[in-house]
Amino acid sequence: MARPGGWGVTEGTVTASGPDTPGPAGSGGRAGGPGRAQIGRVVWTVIVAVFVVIAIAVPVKIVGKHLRSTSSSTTGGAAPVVHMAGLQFAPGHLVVKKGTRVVFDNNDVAPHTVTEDTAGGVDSGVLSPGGKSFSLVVNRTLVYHCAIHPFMKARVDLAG
Ligand SMILES: [Cu+2]
Repeated sequence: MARPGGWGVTEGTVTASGPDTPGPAGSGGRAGGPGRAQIGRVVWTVIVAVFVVIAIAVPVKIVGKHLRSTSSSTTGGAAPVVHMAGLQFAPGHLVVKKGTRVVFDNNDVAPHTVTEDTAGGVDSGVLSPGGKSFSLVVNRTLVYHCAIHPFMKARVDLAG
């Protein structure tokens, strides 16, 4: 027998024969006369009409949302990402509008930091390797390095 391979077919057969058993019992219980059957038909018509309205309205709403989110993302912009990989910040020189959130992602195999050159400035602390990230809103020029690998230098400048 091909039972293991024919599981889907077996299940299909069970499902198809399923309604056969409760079917007569169900219709027997509902058989209250032709009036009820007509009400049932009206109810079905209303249900179908509601579904048709939903089917038309939902895609319109989704398209509307999509258009709205597209326009807002154009205004706000996606957060730019500085990657740490191969003991380098990439891009080493990023230019953003004032107030932009910049994400620093450590995709390297070594831990790094985002430490501003100016003492007492921005310091991410140690970012573990493998996707640990740090983000900050940039409101001024940021000249930074990695405290663990001081040769790793980069900067973020404001546009305009
Ligand atoms: Cu480092």
